[in-house]
Amino acid sequence: MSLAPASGPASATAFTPRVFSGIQPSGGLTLGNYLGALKRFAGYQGGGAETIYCLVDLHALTVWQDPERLRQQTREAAAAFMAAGIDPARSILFNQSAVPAHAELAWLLSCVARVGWMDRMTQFKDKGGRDRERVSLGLYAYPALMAADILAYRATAVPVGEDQKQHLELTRDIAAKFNHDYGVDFFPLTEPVIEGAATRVMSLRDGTKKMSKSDPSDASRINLSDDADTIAQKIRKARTDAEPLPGSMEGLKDRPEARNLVNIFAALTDESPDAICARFEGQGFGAFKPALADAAVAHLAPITGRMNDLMRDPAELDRILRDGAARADVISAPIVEETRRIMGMIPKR
Ligand code: AQP
Repeated sequence: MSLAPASGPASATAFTPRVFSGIQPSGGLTLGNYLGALKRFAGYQGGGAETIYCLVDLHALTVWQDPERLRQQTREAAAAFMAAGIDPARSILFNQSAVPAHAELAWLLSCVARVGWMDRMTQFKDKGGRDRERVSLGLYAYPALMAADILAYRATAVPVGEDQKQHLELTRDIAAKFNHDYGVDFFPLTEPVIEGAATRVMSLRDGTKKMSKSDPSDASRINLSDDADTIAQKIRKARTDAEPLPGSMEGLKDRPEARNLVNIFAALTDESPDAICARFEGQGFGAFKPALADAAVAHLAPITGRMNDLMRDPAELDRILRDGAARADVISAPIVEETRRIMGMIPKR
């Protein structure tokens, strides 16, 4: 697992190696969230860097959430993290809104970020769509909160899926402008870590669209809570084409749906996409899909089982999140206090 050190032009500061990442509890987590992010998180534990993982409930609020469902989804996401191998004794696991540093630093960094930078964010354009005047101010400001999430821990590496690359670049721009404007070397220029065969898992119904938990079509995604039959049925019905599989990924350049399924297979079994193509060369989807369904069920069923077990004790999940929040606060509060001092606020104590 590569963990590039955070760098800055002529940075003299040795930043504590810290991995940070988060997932919005804005719905049940999908195979995209799992392969693009969650599956990789556990691998950083014990690798010499502190690992800090967060359920970003403040981000979820940027679009309407039913309050009781949001609470449930946050617990379910916490259960998914643990079922996927995040050990709350080795990592810090918490929900974002329970640690004040995130919202406070987001405001301070909003005064550093430029409107022109926000205007270029493609995720806002995609989610705001044609109704841009009517979406929440929070949806527009989302990348400044994301920068605060990362910089509140002076995180040096952030494992994410491909869709978050632009937000990570913005985080670096904000950190660099802060350091420049105040003549300090305080924030690291955090590295995005985007690796593996499934950095962008696509919808099962449209190979040009990202698999997303908020897609109105449930058939477009595999949810981590889906049972074995549902997973197999969704894969059977996934859109494909009539061509047989080629011997390598080169032959799938113009076949987005087929490419997506091969990438999913490879990511689930930790093989290369070319090896998967070679195995199924010349065969159609009638042979490929059942094999993919078997691999998906074999990999996901134990995770879903563990999630369901953990969900039976919501009070314990809440306790784990509170404990994580207290530990996250110990790291982030002094960093925000130092940011305030650098920016000219009277110290709290
Ligand atoms: N389809 C995907 N393929 C690979 N990685 C993905 N991620 C999300 N979708 C895919 C990665 O999962 C992490 C958490 O993402 P998020 O839930 O905070 O927000 P998102 O990227 O907006 O995910 P969704 O599922 O599309 O959520 P909604 O529908 O609520 O907007 C990130 O690392 C992301 O890259």
